[in-house]
Amino acid sequence: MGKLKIFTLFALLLVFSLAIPGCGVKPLMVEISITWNEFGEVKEKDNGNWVEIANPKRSIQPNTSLKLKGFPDEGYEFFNWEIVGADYGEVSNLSKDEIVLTGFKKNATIKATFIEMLPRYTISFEEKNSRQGVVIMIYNDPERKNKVGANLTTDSSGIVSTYLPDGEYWWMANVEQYFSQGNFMVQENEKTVNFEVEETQIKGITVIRQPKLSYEEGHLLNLSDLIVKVLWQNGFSKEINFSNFSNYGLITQPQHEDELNELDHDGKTVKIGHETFDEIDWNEGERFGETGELRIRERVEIFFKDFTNETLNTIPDGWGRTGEEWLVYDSGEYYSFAGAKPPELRFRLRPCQEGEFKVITPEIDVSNYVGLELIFYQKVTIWADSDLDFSLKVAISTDSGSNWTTVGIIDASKIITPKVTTITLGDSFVGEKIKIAWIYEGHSGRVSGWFIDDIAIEGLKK
Ligand SMILES: [Ca+2]
Repeated sequence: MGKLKIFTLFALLLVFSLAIPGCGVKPLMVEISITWNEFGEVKEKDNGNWVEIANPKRSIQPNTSLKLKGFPDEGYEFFNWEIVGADYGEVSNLSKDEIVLTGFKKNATIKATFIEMLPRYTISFEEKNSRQGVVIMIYNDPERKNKVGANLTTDSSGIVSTYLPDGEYWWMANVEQYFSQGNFMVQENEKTVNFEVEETQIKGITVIRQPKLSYEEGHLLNLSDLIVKVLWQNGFSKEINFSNFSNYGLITQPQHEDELNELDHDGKTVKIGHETFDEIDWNEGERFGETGELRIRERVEIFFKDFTNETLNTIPDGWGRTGEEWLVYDSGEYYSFAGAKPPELRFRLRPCQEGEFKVITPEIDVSNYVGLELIFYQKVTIWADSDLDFSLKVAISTDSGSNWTTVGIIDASKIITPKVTTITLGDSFVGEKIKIAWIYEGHSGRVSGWFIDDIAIEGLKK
């Protein structure tokens, strides 16, 4: 009793004396205690040799390095290290019998445990397709939550071995893109587990991101945007982009880049299946995924004007203009200036004046169409010294010409040679009747002509 008190007092004095900062730079010491249980012994590395630990309890300088190894008695094996209270640097694996501890900052207890040696057996996994690189995971529960050991990977013969004690195990294999699983008992010296890729089946396919679903008649199916989530029978699931479909054996009906037509494909989905299914009945929903419904629509011409047989030097019936600069003109050539067939619509300089000059179509009913496009030929002829200080635009009115919205600004420098121009009007005019105007703004004397021909409006039936 008295001896313990004296020892405690001594220890306190030692700690205090070390803790009092002096004029020197001697750092604080830390207390290290190394212990182990009765089935083995821990040794310390000293000058390259493993030696018995003379002083398992000691004061050391912080940051001192310790190399320790557990030596089990016969019939026993090293189990693990436990380290309490330390603030040390890096220790990679506490289940290894040999460790290096560096960078102590606090007092620490290091404990090694040895356990009775368990009988262990060789397990050999044989992959029937002799695939290299198959990753096998072993579990000791059917839910496959408790993994035993590290992942194993088959060699070029499709075989991998490991050591396991007696018991029942479950395994899973990741065979490239496929998944397999099973269970086995270990009761004998040699145990071989065979597995096949084909055992795995897909349980379901869900579309995560839809592909392009809206098409024109005759266009090609584009599945580039498609992403699905595949669920396998064993519970694995994975999101797969269309670009990886072939790697996972996924196929579709219709296929990417198949030509689409309204009769066969409008209102139908794209079905997604797997190539290994014995016989695919595309009408059977189970195990298959499908996209949203495709919409295949015919592109129709809603309006067309080529000015054939129209009276020259005025505008056609039903058309409007602000300024006599706009008129129907026949060049008498084989081609109209705009690039189609004469006659054509022309803006000309006379009378020479400043202003905004519109030519306006009759009202066009586009109420039942989407994907509208305005397509026309045009050309501008300018004087050699023109500095293009005028503007050319296309505008649309939905209120019979009271208000105009610009839908296209024409760069005159781009139509000095005839050009077919397309202006996308899209889905904005559903339910509307529209008038279209070509508008010249500036001094009319800047051009000798702005020519327009073969005006068409196309759209898809809503
Ligand atoms: Ca024409």
